[in-house]
Amino acid sequence: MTRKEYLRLTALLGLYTAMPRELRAAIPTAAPLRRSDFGPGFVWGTATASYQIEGAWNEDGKGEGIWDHFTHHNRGKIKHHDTGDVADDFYHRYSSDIELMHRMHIPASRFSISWPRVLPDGIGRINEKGLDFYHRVIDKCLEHGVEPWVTCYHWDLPQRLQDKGGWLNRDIIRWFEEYTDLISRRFGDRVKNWMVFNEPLSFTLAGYMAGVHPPGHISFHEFYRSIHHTVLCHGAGGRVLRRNVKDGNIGTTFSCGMVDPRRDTRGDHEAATRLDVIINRLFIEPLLGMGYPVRDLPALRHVMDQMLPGDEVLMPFDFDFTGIQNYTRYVAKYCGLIPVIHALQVPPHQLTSDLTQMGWEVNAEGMYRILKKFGAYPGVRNMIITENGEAVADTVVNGEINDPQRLKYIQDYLHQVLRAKREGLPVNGYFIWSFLDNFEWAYGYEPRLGIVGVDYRTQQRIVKASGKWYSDFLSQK
Ligand code: IFM
Repeated sequence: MTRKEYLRLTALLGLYTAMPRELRAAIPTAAPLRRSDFGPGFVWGTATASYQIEGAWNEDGKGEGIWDHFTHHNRGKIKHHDTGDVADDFYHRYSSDIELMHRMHIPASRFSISWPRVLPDGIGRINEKGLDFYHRVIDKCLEHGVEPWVTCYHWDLPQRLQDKGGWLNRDIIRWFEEYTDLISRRFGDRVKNWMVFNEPLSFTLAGYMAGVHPPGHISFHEFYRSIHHTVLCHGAGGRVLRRNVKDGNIGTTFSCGMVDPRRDTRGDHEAATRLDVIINRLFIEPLLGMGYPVRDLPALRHVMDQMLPGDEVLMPFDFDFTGIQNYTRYVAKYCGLIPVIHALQVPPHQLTSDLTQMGWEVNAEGMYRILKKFGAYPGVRNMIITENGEAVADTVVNGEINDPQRLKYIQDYLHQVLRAKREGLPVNGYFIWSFLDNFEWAYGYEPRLGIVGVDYRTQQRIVKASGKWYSDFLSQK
């Protein structure tokens, strides 16, 4: 490249990055994607979770869940004091929602089961009406050619179990076995794809360390303890599913994202390594039989202190697939004031203006890099992207939702998935988070992540431009 060409290119690039994101989103940056590029066996779908969409929080014998309790009693901790009491009213609208999925050519739906809906006290008494709801959902999916992918635990623990200590009580292993045994015996004849957990780091860290999810505690000790019990429940639940589901495809999911050092200094590199342990390695390594990554984060010896003799045998489980949930990347810098990890995440707005509505950095290449990182573990043989999507402050204009930013985000990330696949990485599925706009935990209903919009006053569904694109894409042979 000549100097002149180089200067022209950098000037154009400067102009491009200075443009508002909405404008940039309108400029196509890569060749169009074709479904066939990903191969015939690639799984395509959308994802949701029980508390975020179902509503009907106290109907038909459902017990109180920790999110019911938390949103009702810690209202200040949830944006606009929102609750999931009604959410998307999926409990009553599942039938038309699954019909919509079918019309949109969505081949697979990932959803979770609400533990307190089927076991109101967490253990013991079974709520048949709650089980019936999921029977209806599963049957409706199958009737419409939508393959169910079920998550056992997407953060709604029965409050009765929380009252007994929740994830801090080692009995949770027994409770979790009872719950997974019930749902896999009842649904395992028709549901073949199972995920034991959704993002173990999110609920242990946010619930026991950051205090922003239930039970709202801030304690290193509790965080460490909840980690170990959650790891043990992965293995315990996985073994129950393996026993009960004939020809089961059993996985679990992890929130993950590349961690880069802010500067090329030893301090920042080491800070990035420690943050990486927490964000990416803390759960997968013990599950793969590698133990806790204590060498790179010595404080994890406190997690190891929770181990009883024989636990090292119970911790690993040979999952059929690893669920990758990637949205963003992290940048770390050394900070001696932060206890334990001595690392600070650089606020994304200091790095770029490419931010989602939730302030997360948009970084499509991070998807490719994380697939490489996870694909490098010898025990990871099959990766499914079980969540990816963007929060955008959508607006409804003349009854339509045009969301070019989200569409570009999805396409850019998919290009990176394809790049990884073409390089031979075992990535075999992609689920958009989310099918519907829904209750985004402590952020309430403000962030919009669906490819189908929801008007929370009327419960009207509007397929967004991104949803129309996905539907067209999926209708290709
Ligand atoms: O909405 C959540 C989901 O429950 C878990 N993964 C991340 C999503 C977006 O924040």
